Amino acid sequence: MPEPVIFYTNPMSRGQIVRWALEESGAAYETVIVEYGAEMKSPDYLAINPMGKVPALRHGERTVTECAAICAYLADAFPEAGLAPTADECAAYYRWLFFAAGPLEQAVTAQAMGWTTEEDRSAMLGFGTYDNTVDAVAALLGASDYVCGDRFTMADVYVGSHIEWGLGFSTLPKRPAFEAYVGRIAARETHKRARAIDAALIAEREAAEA
Ligand SMILES: N[C@@H](CCC(=O)N[C@@H](CS)C(=O)NCC(=O)O)C(=O)O
Repeated sequence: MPEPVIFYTNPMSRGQIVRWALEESGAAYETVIVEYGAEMKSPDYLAINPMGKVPALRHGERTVTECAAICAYLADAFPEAGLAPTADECAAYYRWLFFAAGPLEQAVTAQAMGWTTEEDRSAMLGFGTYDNTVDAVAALLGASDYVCGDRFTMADVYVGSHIEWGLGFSTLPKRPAFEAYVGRIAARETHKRARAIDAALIAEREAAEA
């Protein structure tokens, strides 16, 4: 019998990335909604994610947190989906997965929060500058359809979600390479299904609050 997969999330959260990863993986999973505030900071939930944040995943006795790690974990745990990297793809796959979770997220956050740094101190920042970070990702996506070349992998779920949200929230510039990439990934049935599940959960909650 397969080990149960439990997905802790809130529909209005980065959990949407993991929902898409789960739909891509083909894994059967149970969703547990965790409310912001007291429930997310309760001892029971802190035992799952000591950060008191969603998403989190339990697979049998194993726990994984951090969207990027969960994406990579699911690709490995459900290899039949064919979304883990081949030996040749590993370099690009891990490079850009980590780049999106580190420098890209930091650069976008710093920009959105209006954090500024004197130019001569940018060498101390992992992302250097917002412009350099954005240019690096735009160069990647201008040169190939997907992170690992011409094949969609789980890295595209994570990198793609960053680009999609960046365009949606205007925290990333509307570069043609970004728009074309988001068009490709958002056309996937798994992407549409995942987003529809969270949209329905959000609508349900809004209706209940009205
Ligand atoms: N680095 C984490 C970020 C998770 C995160 O910040 N989640 C937000 C929702 S998008 C959250 O749970 N915030 C609630 C809180 O911090 O109280 C990841 O990638 O999974």
